Amino acid sequence: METYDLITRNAEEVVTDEEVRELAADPDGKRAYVGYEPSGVLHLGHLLTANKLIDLQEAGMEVVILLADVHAYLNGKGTFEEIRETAEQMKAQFVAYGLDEDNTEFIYGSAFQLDEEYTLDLHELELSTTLNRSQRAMAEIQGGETAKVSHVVYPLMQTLDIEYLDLDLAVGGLDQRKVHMLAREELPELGYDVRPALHTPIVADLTSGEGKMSSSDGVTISMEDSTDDLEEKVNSAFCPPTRDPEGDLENPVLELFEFHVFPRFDEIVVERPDEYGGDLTYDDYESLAADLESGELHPADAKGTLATYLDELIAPGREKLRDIRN
Ligand code: IYR
Repeated sequence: METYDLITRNAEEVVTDEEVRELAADPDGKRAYVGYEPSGVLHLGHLLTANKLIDLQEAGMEVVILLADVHAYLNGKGTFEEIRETAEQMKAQFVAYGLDEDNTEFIYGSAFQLDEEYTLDLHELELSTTLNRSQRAMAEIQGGETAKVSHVVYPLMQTLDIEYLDLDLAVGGLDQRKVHMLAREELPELGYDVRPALHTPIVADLTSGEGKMSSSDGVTISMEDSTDDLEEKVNSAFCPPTRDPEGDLENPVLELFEFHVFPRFDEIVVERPDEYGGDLTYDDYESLAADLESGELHPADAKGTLATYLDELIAPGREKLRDIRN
């Protein structure tokens, strides 16, 4: 695969395409990052951006994972002590998932975000950014509660991270786009360069095909799930025989194949008894989606196969969690 295609595959948005093309022309040693507010158990939302980091490592880039402890604190996720303990568990799960430990720099936000220079830059950004602008940037990240002062400081710090970690590319889910847009506007105010950003899609809720999967009221697949849990969740998923259901709906089963399974496996085998036509083998998402639409692949077989492959992806992290907790 061409480097540009590898870097941008499954990305919902590339800002800007021209800047990313320039990066793709000479990716060696360039630095990309994702930041995560530590939360105990990785779920498919985290793994979607992790897949992108794996692509970027394959393209020759250096990968930085920011364990955003100060951001989690500002967003009301607990005491520093609790947040750091959670962050250590999270790091172990990322490695178990397949990020190359020797090639991934894990860094705590608090390791540089409390330095004098960073703090003074932060105050300068506070002066140059309106409250309204900062609040808008946070709209999709902040929980339902009333905004606190901490919530408007948060995106300004995320902006500075891009400079202070010396990055060439910022990666995040589509929910981070407004912060990255703010960063593109504000970094030049301090005399710093603008950097490109890549946004991964938000996968639809598993049972309804609406909204986003990791929302609090929907079904989420995480590294805590057993093989049986996975099977049960995937079997109850919404899976019409089309990749484009009507209205705002998505086909979450196909999305999981596209964004989670195909990027990590060269070949997908759907096991079927001979009387139902025997095994089917796919080496790309398009042919599987086409078979589901034509009726050649039954939704029940697609779901069973999806559960098996997701289980394989999640198993090492699940074991890691068990070790940590025992
Ligand atoms: N806003 C992210 C966490 C985060 C991401 C980056 I990239 C940072 O530089 C800092 C924090 C979230 O919603 O989890």
